[in-house]
Amino acid sequence: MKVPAPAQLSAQYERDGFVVIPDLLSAEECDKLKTEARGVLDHHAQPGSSVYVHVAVVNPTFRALAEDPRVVGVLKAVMPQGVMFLSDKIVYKAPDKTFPTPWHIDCFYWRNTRPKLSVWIPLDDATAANGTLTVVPGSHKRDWRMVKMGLPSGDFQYEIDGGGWKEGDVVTCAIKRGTAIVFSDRLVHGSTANTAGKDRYAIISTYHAPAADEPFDLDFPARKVLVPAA
Ligand SMILES: O=C(O)CCC(=O)C(=O)O
Repeated sequence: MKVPAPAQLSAQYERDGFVVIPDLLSAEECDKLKTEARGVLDHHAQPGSSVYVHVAVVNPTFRALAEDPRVVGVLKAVMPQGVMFLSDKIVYKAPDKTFPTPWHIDCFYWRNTRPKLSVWIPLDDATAANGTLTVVPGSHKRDWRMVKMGLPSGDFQYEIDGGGWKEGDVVTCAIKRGTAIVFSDRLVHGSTANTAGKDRYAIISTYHAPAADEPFDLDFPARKVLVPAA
């Protein structure tokens, strides 16, 4: 793993709203995590689900990933006020689930709470063809307004008001499995359709600065301070 120096990571994160950390996990670790992810979906999720939240609560391998020193080392560079794990989720795009994830901003999931960021790690090589993450660099600095929230089924359906962006502003993150994308909860992002007929498993772990619990936090039993507030 070749991680940029902390000052560089922090400057990139501030400027773009995300950073890419190549090869955070090895191919072998991704294989193991993918097997574990399949098990979590089979044993804990509703049949046919593509998303499972609170993975660290039920699976020690994902619990260890949430606290892995390689992850926390990167987070320390972009979270000077300390690091607290909140929650994680598996997002699985099956070969027959071709839908793209529409553009959205995560802070609308957790309105009126302190800022958060997420670490997105694909467990399969991720490209435009099988549903990789797409981001709009610098969009975290703009003031977006969500005009349509998720459907009662939990499916995504968002529109973002506030000016939009040009096609050329979008970065489609074609990355190897085990590479991590750390992104702000104010960054506009989505993911491409999976038209490749292949699996795409990803784990997304969310963190914020340590603080007294907000009411929202009480629904996240795996939350834990990893780096105390400076
Ligand atoms: O893994 C994906 O396809 C994107 C998921 C996502 O953007 C989210 O859950 O906020």
